[in-house]
Amino acid sequence: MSFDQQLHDAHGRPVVPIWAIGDLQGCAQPLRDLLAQPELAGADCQYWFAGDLVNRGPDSLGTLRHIIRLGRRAVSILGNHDLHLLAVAAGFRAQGKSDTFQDVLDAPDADELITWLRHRPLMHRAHGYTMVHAGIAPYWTLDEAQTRAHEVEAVLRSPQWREALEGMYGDTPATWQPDLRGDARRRFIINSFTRMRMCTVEGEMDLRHKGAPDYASGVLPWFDIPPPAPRTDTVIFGHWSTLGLLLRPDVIGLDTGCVWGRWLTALRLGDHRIVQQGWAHNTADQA
Ligand SMILES: [Mn+2]
Repeated sequence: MSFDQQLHDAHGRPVVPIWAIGDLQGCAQPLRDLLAQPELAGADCQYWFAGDLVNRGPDSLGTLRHIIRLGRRAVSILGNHDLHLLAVAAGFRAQGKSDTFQDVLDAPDADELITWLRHRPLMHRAHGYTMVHAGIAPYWTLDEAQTRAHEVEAVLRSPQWREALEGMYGDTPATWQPDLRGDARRRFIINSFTRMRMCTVEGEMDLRHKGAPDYASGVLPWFDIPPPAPRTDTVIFGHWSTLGLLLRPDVIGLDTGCVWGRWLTALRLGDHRIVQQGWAHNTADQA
């Protein structure tokens, strides 16, 4: 897809403006300021959030409430911090020292908020774009990734959701095998969609690497490992603030570290116009 196309549906009709927005992590005020900017404030605008709505930032509860109030105008996928909140709410995991989502757990409607969150998808596809929080396992086609995402989404939406999260933590298995079962299978699916950054050329996930891509390290960003067949969609992801804004025809990275004092980034599907929002002032940065 070229960078200057108006977005159309399968019947050639123009699509309403859709803005893909990077990691929020409890940055409710920048979110409110961003959505108040003239280009994003239109009543017909829709928003895709790349996951990690909560944690590390100052207002996880306000961020969640704002997105829930957007109703069907918002699509939000699950990130690793959202899943961590679910695991803590399930009672299987203690909060870490830097976790900042107690406001959600203490809310009078905490049960409803948690139920809403665990019904979010791991992957969203429409209009020639696929959005995930971290990435797509290198050897999966988009159709296979969608099938694997649905497996985990079905469990999270079931009465067994707590048990499913109990076995979520851990860095293995690092490679996909179709005969993986139970916790190991779910762990690989969740890690690839929500935590992956770097992989070996053979496609083995290296979950220890959290900095910017280091090409001397012998591992590559997941998106630089050729997929089994060229992907037809542009893949939008967040999760990687040390990578920052990445704009390529095949992949778009939108985590520009708002929670670390930098920017919240929005990209309009179709023409790839960029609008950014910092903490203090309304500042449109045009790309
Ligand atoms: Mn993340």
